[in-house]
Amino acid sequence: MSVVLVTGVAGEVGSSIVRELAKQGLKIVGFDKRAPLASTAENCVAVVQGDISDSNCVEELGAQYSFSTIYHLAGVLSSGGERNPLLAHSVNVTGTLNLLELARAQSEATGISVKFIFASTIAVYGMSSIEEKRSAGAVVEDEWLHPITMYGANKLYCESLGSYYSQNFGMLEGGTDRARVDFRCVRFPGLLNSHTVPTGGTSDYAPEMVHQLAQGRAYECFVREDSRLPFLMMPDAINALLLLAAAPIERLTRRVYNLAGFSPTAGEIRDLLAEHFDVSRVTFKPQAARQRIVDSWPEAVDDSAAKRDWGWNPEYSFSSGFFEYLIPEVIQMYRGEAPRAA
Ligand code: AKB
Repeated sequence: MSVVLVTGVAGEVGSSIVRELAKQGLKIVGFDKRAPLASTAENCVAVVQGDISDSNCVEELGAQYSFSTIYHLAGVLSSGGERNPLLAHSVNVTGTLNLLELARAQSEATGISVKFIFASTIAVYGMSSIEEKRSAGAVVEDEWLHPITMYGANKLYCESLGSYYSQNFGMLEGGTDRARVDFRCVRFPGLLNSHTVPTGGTSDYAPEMVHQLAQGRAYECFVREDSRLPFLMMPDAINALLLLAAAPIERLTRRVYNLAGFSPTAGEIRDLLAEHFDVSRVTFKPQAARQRIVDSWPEAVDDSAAKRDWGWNPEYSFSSGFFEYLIPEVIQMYRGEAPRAA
């Protein structure tokens, strides 16, 4: 039976995908620096706690298991990365390189390709002004690639690194004839999840607003009311990873794909939440650096390549996502337990 590796298994995307992979009866090994939720660990045959930027640790993992697919979801996000840029570089770049090496070595040893599914981000884009952002509209994958954050720069480089491992590794020595890393990547927009609140991101104002209001608390939003970003509901994000992993290789015309959901302003999110919560205590107090990051990201992305190549189609719109998924589940959760920071 093939083994699937999920990195970042204590985070919100990692824990959500483990639930879905377990439903498919797959044998999952989880990897993270932190301990995952007990419910996530129960769905894994093993959870390895370690540091992906430590090559010995990743090599040991490779000595224990042979992986058919790697979902590489661990990373230091945009705001966390600006608090500690060198740590972000080490986790995001060295960690990804270590895992690509693991995939390369295993595919070379077995002669069977290893799928490497990588979570990238809209932080790879960079507009230099709000006017540029507004006039750019929905961006396609190959334009505006001028990230202003360590996180965005790391992810953009790792997209290239993954493509290199798939297509050109050691080209003078016939590297890709022996090994086959099948690198595939989605660029996530901001994500909204009913059961966890993210930490360290810059799109976090949206999930924070929902979770704070659902607990009857005030929320001071750290970006302007007119700040607009693309977002996606977590079930759609997970579905995208699974669909991309399952897509026949001959259907893929590229290795890196945008995913679009909906693109509200922070003020529009507040207004929509007013249908269920007391939003009178939502205030806007922009933090200059985080505002600058959001202003550099596109307000929308064009995901027609993902739709065409592997049938991507999000289930949730802005209103159906909030009214049919997020709000009901968040309300139900706060009746029971406290949310977990991811
Ligand atoms: C962040 O805000 O850093 C992330 C992202 C958009 O990749 N949520």
